[in-house]
Amino acid sequence: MPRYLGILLVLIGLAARAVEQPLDDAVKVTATSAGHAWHYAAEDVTLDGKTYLSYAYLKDDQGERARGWISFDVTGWGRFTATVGVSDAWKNHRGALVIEVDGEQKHEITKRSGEKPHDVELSLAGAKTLTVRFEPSILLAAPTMIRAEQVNPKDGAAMVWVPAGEFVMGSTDADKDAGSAEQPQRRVYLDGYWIYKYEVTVAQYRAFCAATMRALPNFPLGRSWAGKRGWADPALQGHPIVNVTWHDATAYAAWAGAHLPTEAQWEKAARGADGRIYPWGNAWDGAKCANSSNSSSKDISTWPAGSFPAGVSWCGAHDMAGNVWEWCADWYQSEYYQTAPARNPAGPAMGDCRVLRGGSWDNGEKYCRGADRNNYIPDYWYGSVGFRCLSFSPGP
Ligand SMILES: [Ca+2]
Repeated sequence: MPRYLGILLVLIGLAARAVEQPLDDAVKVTATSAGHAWHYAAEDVTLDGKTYLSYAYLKDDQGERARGWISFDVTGWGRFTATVGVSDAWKNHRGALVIEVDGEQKHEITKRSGEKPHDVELSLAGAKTLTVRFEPSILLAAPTMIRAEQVNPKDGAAMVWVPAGEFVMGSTDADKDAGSAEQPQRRVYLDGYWIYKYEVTVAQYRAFCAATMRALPNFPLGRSWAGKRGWADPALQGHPIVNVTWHDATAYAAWAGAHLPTEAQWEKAARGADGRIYPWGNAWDGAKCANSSNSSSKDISTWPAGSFPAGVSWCGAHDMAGNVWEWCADWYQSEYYQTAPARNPAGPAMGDCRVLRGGSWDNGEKYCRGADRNNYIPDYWYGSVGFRCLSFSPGP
């Protein structure tokens, strides 16, 4: 039986701080949730001969898929402290709570799972209505995960399986470092695919050039390449290839019987179904990828592919954050998400630049986010730019 992991729990504990005056018995409490059919139920409690509201439940029509509740301390009405949090038990989910008293918005609080609860002051003295609007950003059941792996026989590259289904693409205003090009956040459905477990390596790219009589990219200078004897140097074979244009990357993919990922395919492989910010979760950790803090600032550039196993993504793809930027198939358009299709988006029909994703050894947390969108003209190349491929060969 598939187990829904996407259970969002938002708990507001309203704890009485001081008794001022009793809230009118007729106070009307309403609770709604955008996009979901939520049921509201109240349970009355009598205290000293007077009836107060004790609990209000918010529960959606899919039972255990999502649930929240509001509890009131019945020892008095007046000024309250509301504690808002999303349970740690349900990873990578988020909810926004809007609290209105007599039609006036008092608080809007957005919390992700794992974040510390947040206390707000709320006065209900003399109030007639309390409205709590619960807006789960996007609730998704995590896909049944089959960690599957196979090798592309053409270039020997390991590939990991990304199952068909929806994921959360893009960012909201509430996300730190989010740019407007990442908005609006939306659900996107993708067919299943295999994505390369690692960025394409120097050894793989050399084999492609040898087989197709193609010139190797310019050899970069300095940093991890210093003292090396060109692309054939044994110490570089497991590093990602760099200095490749979008055309180089596309030609490699065609030779390998593969494709470049669309940016949607790239982002799903990096973030999973649930909109996590980094491949490993929602909190930045510079020790989990090749980034400026452990690389360029120490005169290091690329690392051998897969050097940061703690930063592996949900589907088993390595270096989705950092090491090298990765060319994607799509043309770049900053407003694309506003009109993009919800199924298998393939990018705008035309443009000037192609999308790059994931940040590099020369970037920090902002650009290593799975939702970040970079772009360059397709002829651009640099020592921080590489790629990985994708295959539609049959799934596991
Ligand atoms: Ca990368």
